[in-house]
Parts: sequence; structure tokens; C-alpha cells
Amino acid sequence: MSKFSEWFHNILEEAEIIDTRYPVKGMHVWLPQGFKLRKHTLEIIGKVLDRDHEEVQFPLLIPEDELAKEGIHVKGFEDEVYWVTHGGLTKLNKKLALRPTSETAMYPLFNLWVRSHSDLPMKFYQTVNTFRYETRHTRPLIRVREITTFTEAHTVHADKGDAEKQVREAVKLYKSIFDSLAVPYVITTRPDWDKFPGADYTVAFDTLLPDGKTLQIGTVHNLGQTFARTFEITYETESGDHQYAYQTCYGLSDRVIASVIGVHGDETGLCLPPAVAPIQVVIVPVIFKEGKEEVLEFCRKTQETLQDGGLRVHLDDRDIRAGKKYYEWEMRGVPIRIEIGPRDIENGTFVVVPRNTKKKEFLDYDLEKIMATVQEKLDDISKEMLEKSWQTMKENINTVEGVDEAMAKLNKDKGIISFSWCGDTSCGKDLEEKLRVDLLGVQEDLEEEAECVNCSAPAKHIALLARTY
Ligand code: PR8
Repeated sequence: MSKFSEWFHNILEEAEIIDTRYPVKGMHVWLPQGFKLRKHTLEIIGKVLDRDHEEVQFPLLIPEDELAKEGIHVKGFEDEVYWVTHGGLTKLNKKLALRPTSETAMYPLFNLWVRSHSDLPMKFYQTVNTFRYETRHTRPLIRVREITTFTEAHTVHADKGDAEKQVREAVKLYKSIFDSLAVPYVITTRPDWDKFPGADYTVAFDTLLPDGKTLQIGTVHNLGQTFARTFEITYETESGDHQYAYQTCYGLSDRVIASVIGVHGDETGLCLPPAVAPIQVVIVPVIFKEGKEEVLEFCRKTQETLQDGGLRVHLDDRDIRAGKKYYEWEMRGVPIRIEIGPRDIENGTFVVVPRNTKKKEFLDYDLEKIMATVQEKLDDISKEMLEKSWQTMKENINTVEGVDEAMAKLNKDKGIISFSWCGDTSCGKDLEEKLRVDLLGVQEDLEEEAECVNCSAPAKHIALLARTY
């Protein structure tokens, strides 16, 4: 896919995911197909978080003084906040911010909720829209000014170790979410200059899009006691004294859906993992003049059986050319197409065409077993998509020994560069400037002796860099 950006924009429109013509920059309309894709993605996220987080919903507006309380945090967001200044014609005494994220909406209430050590840990999440006046080039789902699908989790802990454990736990939860979506990732600890405003450190998930640029698709932040001190979130210990709590927060956005579309799509269009596809199976009757009703009846029965089994199945009985139907459902990324014609009924067979391979398969038809047969095919597709996307990702991570080699790789193969790094901020920023890339962060600490590829000082880490969205 040479021009990913163009492909991405076109497919959102053609597959009716998003309408980008809404007359406010960076804000878009979810169309029915896109909304379903979003809904199923949120179901996966919700299922993972619901295990031990409580879902809540906070207001959209944050009073100016609360937003301003945490100095580093507000500095990080000051260029990006939308303000409500008036109620009708009346100027408000206190300006209200549209939440860019909800720390400063939630934590004044956490101040009231957290009382005793026995209240902790507390783990909440909400899925809401947030607003960021992004000044960099906006792109649907990828960099928007209204993030419509912001799933943010916020946790409170009694001690530092517990908060650290929560960061590791959140990374595990996010891994399982991305694995369900067959979206591959690299995980790094962001360099200090790129961490979340107010966090002690940030762990980030990045995936690789077909043009060789990476996309940050999720972040987990250890907030330490920064916000607890600002918002006076304290608890009474067993011995009766008062301690500041420790906090973490982590978030996902519309970018999760962008990555599902971007990672799996191909020249034909979308290729959706069965777990989130709005339609998982489309049945196309192969109709001739004779025996039309019999074929349709057979298809209806097949549809009903699969629906009873819990699948999302569409029967395309429109009176148009079969080829046109095939093209349309392939473009929309439906994981399985079933074709049934009079000859199949006669022979007790049917045709299955998985979207990911587009290879026709002839299978035995048995109404009793059709659910199991199709489910097995869907499971195979999920597995194959996961394997393929990870393989592509791994093939595009190159280890380099020097800056020139990194430059050559970036220009030729694109993708992610893995290198030995000293960990020094000025060296990291120098590297970013020289190569016009972002240093994604540290993947792991180095055991053996090595030199930093940029400054030749002793290297401490394996780090990753890439051109990014
Ligand atoms: C937090 N607070 O806010 P984060 N368009 C689409 N997706 C975006 C955009 C955007 N303009 N900006 C960020 N994201 C913390 C954690 C509550 C939850 C996505 O963290 O600022 C990115 O994928 O890192 C990012 O990883 C995620 O939202 C969370 O945003």
C-alpha cells in the first residue's frame, strides 16, 4: 500500500465508517457501519476492564480552577483546551474547560471518596468524548479534536508498589485487548520529554501502519503522588495516620479502531477481525431462473441457524450481479462469504471464501454442523490475522549499529529501528533531530556491554525509534 494516508481516508468513506464532512475541523460523524465496529471494539475493552474496574461517568465540563491546580498537567494541556466562557449571553464567572482528559474532573471527587486504607485500591473507568485542540495535522480517528471513544481508567492505591503493580497489570490488560483485535504492538517506556503531563513515567503501546509509521494506540501512566498531593487525596492508615495515595491512569481512544482498520486492510479494502466485524458472515445466494425460491429458502435457513448460534449474519438477496456483491462485501471487510447455489444443494456442499485469503473452499453442508464449521473457520481467520500482522510487525523492526545505518534503513525499509542507547536526554533529542524521528522509548535494559549508537557512551538500554503519526 503505497499511499496509506489516502487509502485510509478513502476506505473510511467507501466502507461507510465515518463521514468526514462535518463542518468542524477534527470532528467527525460515526456512520452505522463504523458505529457497529466501534461498539464491538468497546465490548472487548469493556469486558476486559469490567473484571475489576467500576464503570462511572463524570461531567464534560471542568472548572478552570480545578484544571489549573496541577501545574505540570495544565502546562501540558494549555494549548489544547477548549473553553466555555458564556451561558447564553451571560459571561460565566468561572470559565469551564471541555475535558481534554479527566484527571482534574475526577480527582476532586476522589478526594472525598478515599477515606481509609480499606477503600483502596479503587479502580474506575469511563468511555466518553474528550476534546483536544490539536494543532498538528488532524486525521479521522488518528488525530481528532473530539476524541469520541476515550476509554480512560483511573486507579488509587495505598502504596507505591501497588501502583507499580497496577501499571504492569494495565499493560497486561491492554495486551489482551490488542491480541483480541489482532493488532500487534511494541511496548516502551516513553522518554521523560514525552511522558504524560504530571506522570512519573509513561508506558506506551505503538503499532506499525502500512506506510512504515507508528501510531501510539494506548498509554499507561504511573502518576506517583503528584495528583494526590495536589488534590489532597489521602487515606487513613491502619495505625491511624494520614498518607497521600498513589495513582495510575491509562487510556485508549478512536486510534484503537484506526489501528484495526489500518493494520489489516489491503488493496481490496477493509479486512476486519471476526471479533469486531459488524457483519461476520455474508451469505450470497447463487441464483438462476430455475430453483430461485429453493436456494433462497436454503440460505434463509442457514442464516437463521448461524444467527441462533450467535453470529452476525447478513443474507444478500439483492437482485444485482453476484460479482458486485462479492466486491462490496470484500471491500467492507466481512470475514466470511458463503455462496450457496442449486448445485451445492444437490451435492450437499457450500462455498466459503475467507476475506483474509480470498481463497475459495468447498465444504460439506450439514445444517446440524454448519454452526461449528463456520465458527471454526472464523477462529482460523482470527488466528491467521494475528499471526500475519505480528509477522509483518517483526519483519519491520531493524536493529542498527550506527546512525547512518539507521538513516538508510528509515529511508529504504521504513519501520521501527531498535538500537543501543545511553539514556541521556540531550543524546536522545539529538538523535530525533538528526533522523527526523521520534524516540519511542526504552524497550528493555541492556545486560551486556555496548556503546550508544549516537554518542558512543556506554549504552544502558535497548530503545526504539520510528517516524510516527
Ligand atoms: C491520558 N488520562 O489522557 P494520553 N486523537 C485520537 N487519539 C488520541 C488523541 C487524539 N487527538 N490524543 C491522544 N489519543 C491519560 C490516560 C486518562 C487516560 C490517544 O493519556 O494523553 C492515544 O492513543 O496518553 C493515547 O495513548 C490515548 O489517547 C490516551 O491519551
